Amino acid sequence: MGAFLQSCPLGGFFLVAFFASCFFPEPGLVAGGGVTRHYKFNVVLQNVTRLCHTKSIVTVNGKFPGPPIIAREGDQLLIEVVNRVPNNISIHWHGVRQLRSGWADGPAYVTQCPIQTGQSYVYNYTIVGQRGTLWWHAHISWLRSTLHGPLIILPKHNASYPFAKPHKEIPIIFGEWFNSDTEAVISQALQTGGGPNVSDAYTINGLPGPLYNCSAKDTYRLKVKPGKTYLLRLINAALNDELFFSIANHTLTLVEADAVYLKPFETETLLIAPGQTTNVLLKTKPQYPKATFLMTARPYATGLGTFDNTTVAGTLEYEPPLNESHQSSSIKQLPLFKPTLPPLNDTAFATNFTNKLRSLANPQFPANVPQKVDQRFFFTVGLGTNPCRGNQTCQGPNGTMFTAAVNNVSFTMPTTALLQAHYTGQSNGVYSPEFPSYPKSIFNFTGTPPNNTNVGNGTKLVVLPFNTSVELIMQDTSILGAESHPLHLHGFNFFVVGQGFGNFDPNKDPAKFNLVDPVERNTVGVPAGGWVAIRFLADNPGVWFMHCHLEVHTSWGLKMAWLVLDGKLPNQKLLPPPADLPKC
Ligand SMILES: [Cu+2]
Repeated sequence: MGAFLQSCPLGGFFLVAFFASCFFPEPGLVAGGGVTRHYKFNVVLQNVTRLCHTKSIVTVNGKFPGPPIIAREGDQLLIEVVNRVPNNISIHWHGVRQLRSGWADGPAYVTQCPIQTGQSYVYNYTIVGQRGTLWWHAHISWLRSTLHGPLIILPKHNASYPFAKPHKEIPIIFGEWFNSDTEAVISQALQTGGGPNVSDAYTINGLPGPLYNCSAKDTYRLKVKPGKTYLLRLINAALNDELFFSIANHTLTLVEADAVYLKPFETETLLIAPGQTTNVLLKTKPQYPKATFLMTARPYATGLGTFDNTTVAGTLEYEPPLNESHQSSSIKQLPLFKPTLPPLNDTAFATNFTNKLRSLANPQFPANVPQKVDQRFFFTVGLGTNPCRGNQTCQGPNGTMFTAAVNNVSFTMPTTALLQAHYTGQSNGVYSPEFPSYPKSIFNFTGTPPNNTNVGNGTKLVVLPFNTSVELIMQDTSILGAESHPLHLHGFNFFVVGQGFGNFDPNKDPAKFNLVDPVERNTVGVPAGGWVAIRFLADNPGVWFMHCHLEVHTSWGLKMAWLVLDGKLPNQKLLPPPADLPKC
């Protein structure tokens, strides 16, 4: 315990929750070589005021953003979630592989029924072979807008980072603030068939900052010393927006994405999609600069719909040297530098940036890219329409309802959990195992859209034998506008072996795949009007959700699931369900 405390120098915002967790008794070593850590998440309503609007939000332990989970590689986590709000709740541990422990993954109606009001559930899993920044969030409806927090996995005790030890580590969570209740926003949109209202502000660690009305006092301030290196753990928890981020007059060195180390590279500005995490090193100026620097984020938006085009700002403030000690008010007299962010639709920047991401791929942290492929899949991802119910007029395109689909299947959520249905052999009437491997109708995906943009609906899964090596091409469509879609896969990391614009060419494009050091992650942007190719090894039995991490697209059906069967050996099988697994 003491050793853990001494060897995890984390930023100030962590300390309260961090100490609380560290003081829990630890009952000794677990199979992963780590210890067991206990957390209690009381899901409660809390009044929070931003932009001079007060509303009651769903929180963990009254905190917004929520408290961090901090563990080491190899540790077991036991997180008791108690639902004390009127909503159904489930929590996802975004990016945790959940080897054989799919029951703890969290997406409602996929791996579990939601935790009902007054009920509780203990999420029980072990962190195996992962270290870095991940995060947790609600995985039901739009509750993740306020129910999210960092999930930090430190290296094992005697392991170090593949870069110099930073002076401090600081989480930076981007969020999206709505003055209205987000559950009302999405439920209204699904009823009318139109696009949901957009957010009123973006936030950094819950704070909108000085560029918004009424918010100068609600500004995230990062206080630093000259001549030090800080590790910023960036998390995009926004609901519907990819974000550009930059700090004025400072260069950032990317060292990790989605809890996998990168070949380090420097950049002034980075791009982070909802669901993604990025660790960067921030080297402060060698001398006290007598200036303050803004850090800002605003969207990268490619679709035709409206979006929140505002900018969140925080400040980077240098502590003055002792002999120059300022009054706290004097910081206002310092010059203030602002970063320049790319234009809101700067796809050229996005492409150039994502092409720079490479796995570290060294002997200690190899990139185990599947070199042979057992099964190939080609999924179109994009928007579509459904006819208005009854003979009303809906607010989607030409009086229809907006929808979204993978291979023209808009996913229908079941009313019981898919994993339970599979495990108990009661999948009849819950899901079909026949998700299409290829689109049923071939059209010019990124050209003029077909006249009929209606999609099918269903609860369909791809079934994979254990240890299948998978290659998946995800192809954006131009139906109702080409758009970047950050696709998130549960249960696995995948390698991003290729990407391009226009339609994927199966004859020419595979020759350009990077099978040596591609970035390994859990969420990847399908380029607007383009495609991305990923590979992964299906070595984790269970039912694994895959969906767009733009929440509006998920709500419209841009989601599906993979069912990976048990292997033959005892250690290749899904563990039995915990006794307290919630019932529907
Ligand atoms: Cu999307």
